[in-house]
Amino acid sequence: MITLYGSMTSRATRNLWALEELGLPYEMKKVNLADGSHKKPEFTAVNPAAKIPALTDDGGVSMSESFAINLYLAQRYGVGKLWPTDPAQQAACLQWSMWAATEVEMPIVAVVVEKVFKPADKRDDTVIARNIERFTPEVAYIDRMLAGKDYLVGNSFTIADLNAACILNSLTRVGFDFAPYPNLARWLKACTSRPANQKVQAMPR
Ligand SMILES: N[C@@H](CCC(=O)N[C@@H](CS)C(=O)NCC(=O)O)C(=O)O
Repeated sequence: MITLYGSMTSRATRNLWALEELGLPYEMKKVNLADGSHKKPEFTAVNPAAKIPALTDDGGVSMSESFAINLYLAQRYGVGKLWPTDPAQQAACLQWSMWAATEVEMPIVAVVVEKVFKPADKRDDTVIARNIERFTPEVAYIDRMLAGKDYLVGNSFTIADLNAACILNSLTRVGFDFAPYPNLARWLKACTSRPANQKVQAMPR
């Protein structure tokens, strides 16, 4: 059995999306950040980094890092589905996943923190402006790469799309104007409206 440790308001939702895409049986163990459960020994035995998500399975896998978890799930259970068989396409899936993790996640999360989680009077407009400046060229880049294409890699939805879409979708929470990026907007809608993601979004928070 696969066990996913996390919460519905954490990066674990991107792993739930992958698990649902693959139709895998799994259980979710809730880890409550608000009461510090992620720092308790029961959980740090699973992830010594004291962060969610984490994933274990009966075969001895015990891992963290949400994008790595998705790559693992795709490679182990999604060959020919989320994970292409062609090595060049596999390479492209790794490239887009690393891009999501290193080029866009941090600046987008920084803007979400300022605009969504902080009270208006605590908002730091300098932080917002600096991070928008960081992610805007990346957003323009993926928009160009999606011109005339339905998916990032090959002709079908892969883990590259899932890993990139799960973070780019956070832009919808901060009033981002997608109008200059029609390819991105079209692709993001196609990805996020997939039944697996809709199912995750409908799960109780
Ligand atoms: N790079 C990690 C980030 C994990 C992370 O920061 N998780 C947050 C929740 S989404 C967390 O556990 N925060 C608690 C803390 O940092 O104390 C990943 O992608 O899984």
